[in-house]
Amino acid sequence: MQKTILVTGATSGFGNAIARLFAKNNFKVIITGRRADRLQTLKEELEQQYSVPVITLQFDVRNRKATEQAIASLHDKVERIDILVNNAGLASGLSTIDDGDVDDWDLMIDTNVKGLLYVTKQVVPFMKKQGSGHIFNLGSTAGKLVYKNGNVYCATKYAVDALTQAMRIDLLVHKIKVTSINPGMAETEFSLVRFKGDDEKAKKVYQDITPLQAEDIANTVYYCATLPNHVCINDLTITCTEQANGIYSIKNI
Ligand code: NDP
Ligand code: 8X3
Repeated sequence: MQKTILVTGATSGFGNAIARLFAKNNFKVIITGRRADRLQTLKEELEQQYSVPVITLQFDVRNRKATEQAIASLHDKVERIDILVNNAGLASGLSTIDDGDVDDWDLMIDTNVKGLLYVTKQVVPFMKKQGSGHIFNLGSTAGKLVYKNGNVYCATKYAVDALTQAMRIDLLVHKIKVTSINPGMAETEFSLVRFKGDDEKAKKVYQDITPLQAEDIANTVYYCATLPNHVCINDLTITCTEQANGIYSIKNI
């Protein structure tokens, strides 16, 4: 039986690498994001390269109605969803609480916390019906230790950590595994988004260090997803070798 994975935020970074790796390994792939052109390009590429079906769903996870409608449309298209990767997320800004921009706060809370909940709520019925499933939530080292100026972004990732623990308890009876993946510094579009398109500032984050790459996280998710049925990795924190935690790295030690 061909398994199905749904990856939110597959237009870039971790989500993109995860979609690629699972397609390579013969999964049916459902990819989501706001940028329709990138979704279409990825779909064509994966279908051609790996001959697997790829479904695109273009929606903003902050929009509850759009999220509900997009995932409801899957009932006619797929029989099951074996894996959900709640990956869509972002940091916006990096400043003290008193200097923080309230719009940035709303954006991060609505995307990283509420968006994750909206998607999960719609996907869990598939998993309950099939009596199995695996949910991955992208947390962060920022959800394990607060760093200077990280305030609201860190809070959203602490919330993801709490929700991951809660889901694992609540969904236990349905045989649904729940795993949190908590990466440290990884070179994706993350910093470009955090610094609102300031390429120079974004590049500086990854200077003088060998950061994680998106493929490192994809390989980790794949490893966790392909363990025997009776094994569930609950929580994994992964940093590059030159980073100790959300505060200390080779750049500031
Ligand atoms: P990228 O910016 O490269 O990718 C983020 C993805 O999320 C994009 O595909 C984007 O798609 C999607 N996304 C963002 N906002 C929304 C939205 N409102 N609705 C739908 N999709 C959205 O970043 P990463 O790959 O690095 O980040 C992925 C996850 O990993 C995030 O949750 C991030 O917090 C977390 N993380 C990142 C780390 C890093 O250092 N890179 C470390 C630890 C955790 P689109 O714009 O097309 O909607
Ligand atoms: C992303 C990693 O260190 O920018 O979650 O918070 S960090």
